[in-house]
Amino acid sequence: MAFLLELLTGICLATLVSAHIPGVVQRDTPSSPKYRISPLDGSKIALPTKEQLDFQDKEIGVLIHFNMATYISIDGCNNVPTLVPNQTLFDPTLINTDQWMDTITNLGAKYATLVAKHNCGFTTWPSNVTFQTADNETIKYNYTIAQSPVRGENVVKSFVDSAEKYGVGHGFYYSVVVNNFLNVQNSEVLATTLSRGQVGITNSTYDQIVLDQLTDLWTNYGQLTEIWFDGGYSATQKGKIEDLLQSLQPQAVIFNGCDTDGTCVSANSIRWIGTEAGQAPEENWSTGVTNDGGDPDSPYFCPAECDTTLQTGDRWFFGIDQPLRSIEEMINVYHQTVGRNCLLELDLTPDRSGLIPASYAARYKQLGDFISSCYSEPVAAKTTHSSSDKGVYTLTFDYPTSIDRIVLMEDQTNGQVIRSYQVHAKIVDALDANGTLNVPWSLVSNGTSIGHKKIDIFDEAVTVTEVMVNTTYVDIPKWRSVSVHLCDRLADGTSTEED
Ligand SMILES: *[C@@H]1O[C@H](CO)[C@@H](O)[C@H](O)[C@H]1NC(C)=O
Ligand SMILES: *[C@@H]1O[C@H](CO)[C@@H](O)[C@H](O)[C@H]1NC(C)=O
Ligand SMILES: *[C@@H]1O[C@H](CO)[C@@H](O)[C@H](O)[C@H]1NC(C)=O
Ligand SMILES: *[C@@H]1O[C@H](CO)[C@@H](O)[C@H](O)[C@H]1NC(C)=O
Ligand SMILES: *[C@@H]1O[C@H](CO)[C@@H](O)[C@H](O)[C@H]1NC(C)=O
Ligand SMILES: *[C@@H]1O[C@H](CO)[C@@H](O)[C@H](O)[C@H]1NC(C)=O
Ligand SMILES: *[C@@H]1O[C@H](CO)[C@@H](O)[C@H](O)[C@H]1NC(C)=O
Ligand SMILES: *[C@@H]1O[C@H](CO)[C@@H](O)[C@H](O)[C@H]1NC(C)=O
Ligand SMILES: CC(=O)N[C@H]1CO[C@H](CO)[C@@H](O)[C@@H]1O
Repeated sequence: MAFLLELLTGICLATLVSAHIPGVVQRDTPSSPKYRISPLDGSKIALPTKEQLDFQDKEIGVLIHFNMATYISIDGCNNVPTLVPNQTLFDPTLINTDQWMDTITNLGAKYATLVAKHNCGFTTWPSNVTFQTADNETIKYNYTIAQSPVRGENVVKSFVDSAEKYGVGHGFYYSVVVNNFLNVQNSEVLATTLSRGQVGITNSTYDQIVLDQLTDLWTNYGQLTEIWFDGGYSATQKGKIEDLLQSLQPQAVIFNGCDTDGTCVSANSIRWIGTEAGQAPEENWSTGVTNDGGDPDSPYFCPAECDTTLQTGDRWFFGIDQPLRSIEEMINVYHQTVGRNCLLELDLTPDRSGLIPASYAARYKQLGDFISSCYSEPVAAKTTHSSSDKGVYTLTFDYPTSIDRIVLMEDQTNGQVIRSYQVHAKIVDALDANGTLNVPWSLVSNGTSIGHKKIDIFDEAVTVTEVMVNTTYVDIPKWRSVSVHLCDRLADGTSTEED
C-alpha cells in the first residue's frame, strides 16, 4: 500500500493492565500500558501478551492483494476519489485459493491477511448489508462479487477454507477510511456531485455500513490471526470498532493498533516499521508505539511489522509485466526484517485469472528454500552454556568449525531485557601454522536490540573453536536460543537500495 505512507495514523486498541501497585484497585483501560519495574535499575519493562509473542513466532506472513484493483492498470483506487471500476471487470476465471496456499507454504509463511475490501469499495464477499441512500431508498450494498461475472462465489470464504486446510493463520484487511463507491475519503462522505458508479449516503450511514461489514467479516469467518487497519480509522468510528473487536475477535493481533500517543485499541497491537521497503532499522525494539525502530524504554509492548512487495516499484496489486525483485534482494529483505526483530509481511498478488503466476511462485519458493537451507540446521556445537546470572552464552566446538553468522533469540515472556550484546569468537584461521593454545577472543559482531530474533552475518566466514555472547540488560536475560550457521552467501546482508 503506497496508501499507507500517506494516511497512516496508528491506532492501538488495548485492554491493558497497568503495573500492579499494592492496595490500589487496578482498572483495565484500553490505553494503559502493561509493564513491570526492572529490579536492577528501576526502568519500565513492557510486557507482551501471549498473542503478541505467538504472532512474533510466525516471523513471516503474506498480505494478499486481490480485489477490483487487480483489474485496472493503476495500483489501486488510491488518490482517484471518483474512480469506481465497473463491477463486470472482476472475473477471475481460474481462481483457486488452495493454489495460493501452496505458495504461502513454500515461502514458509505462517499467516495470510487478505484484502477483503480496498479503496475502490468493492467487496470480494457477497456483503448483504443494507442501507439508506441519500434519496431515502433502502438498498443492498451492491458493489460486491455478487454483482460480478463470478456471482455465486465468495473469495473470502474460499480463502478462509484453504487457510484452515493448510494450517495457515488467516486475517483481513478492510480499508475503513476510504470507499470510492460511497464517495468516502478520510472517513468522510464528500459533498461533491456523484460520479459514475457512486452511491450517495450520509456520514452516519457510512459509519454504520463499516460496522455492519466488519461485524459480518469478524463473525462469519472464524478466529482471525491478524486484522489490518490501513490508515487507522476516524475518531467517531474508533470506540465502536474497539468494542466490536473486543467482543468478536479479542485474540486478533491488530496492525496499526496504537496511536503514537499510546492510545491503543487492543493489547494485541503491533506497529508499522515506517517504510514499505522491507527494511527495519538495525536497532529495532519490540516496544514503543512510533512507526520506526521503537523505544527500549517504552512501557508499551508493540512489535513492528515490515510489509513489503515482491514486485518492484512498491506495486501491491498484480501489475502486468511488472518485474520482480531479485532473489538476492529478497534475501536481504529477510535479513533486514526477520533478522532485525520485525515481522516480514510479504505482498502476494494473484493475477487476473485468480492464480499466483508461475514466475512469482518460483521466486517465493526460492526465498523459502534459502531460509530453510540456511537456518533450519544450525552448525552443531559440542557444548552450549548459558550462565544463569550474567547474560552470557557460550558455544564450544569439538574441532575447528566454520561459521559465518549467528542467530540470537531472547525469551520475551517477561519483556525484552537485553540492551546490547557482543559476539566474540576464538578464530583459529587468524593464526599461522605455528599454532597456539591461547587463541584470543575476537569481536565478530555486536548490536543493541535482540528481541524475538536478531541475525548477524559476519564480515567473512571464520573457523572457530568457541563462541561467546555477552550482554548488558535491565534484568537477567533468558535466552530462547543462540545458534551459528554457515550458508551460501548469495546475498551479503548489506543493504540494497530499492530501484
Ligand atoms: C447476512 O449474512 C449473514 C451471514 O451469512 C447472516 O447472518 C445475516 O442474517 C444476513 N443478513 C441479511 C440482512 O440477509
Ligand atoms: C430523506 O428523509 C429525511 C428524513 O426523513 C428527509 O429530511 C429528507 O428530505 C429525505 N430526502 C429525500 C431526498 O427525500
Ligand atoms: C446499486 O444500486 C443503486 C440504487 O438502486 C443503483 O443506482 C446502482 O446502479 C447500483 N449499482 C450497481 C453496481 O449495481
Ligand atoms: C460528512 O462530514 C464532513 C465533515 O463534517 C462534511 O464536510 C461532509 O460534508 C459530510 N458529508 C455529507 C454527505 O454530509
Ligand atoms: C458496467 O458495465 C456493464 C456492462 O458493460 C454496463 O451495462 C453498465 O452500465 C456499467 N455500469 C456502470 C456503472 O458503468
Ligand atoms: C612462527 O614461527 C616462526 C619460527 O619460530 C617465527 O619466525 C614466526 O615469527 C612465527 N610466527 C608467528 C605469527 O608467531
Ligand atoms: C560495535 O562495535 C563497534 C566497534 O567496536 C563500535 O563502534 C559500535 O559502537 C558497537 N556497536 C554497538 C551497538 O555496540
Ligand atoms: C564482553 O566481554 C568482553 C571480553 O571479555 C569485554 O571486553 C566486554 O566488555 C564484555 N561486554 C559486555 C557487554 O559485557
Ligand atoms: C540503528 C537505528 O536505526 N536505530 C534507530 C532505532 O530506532 C530508534 C527509535 O526510532 C531510532 O532513534 C534509532 O535511530
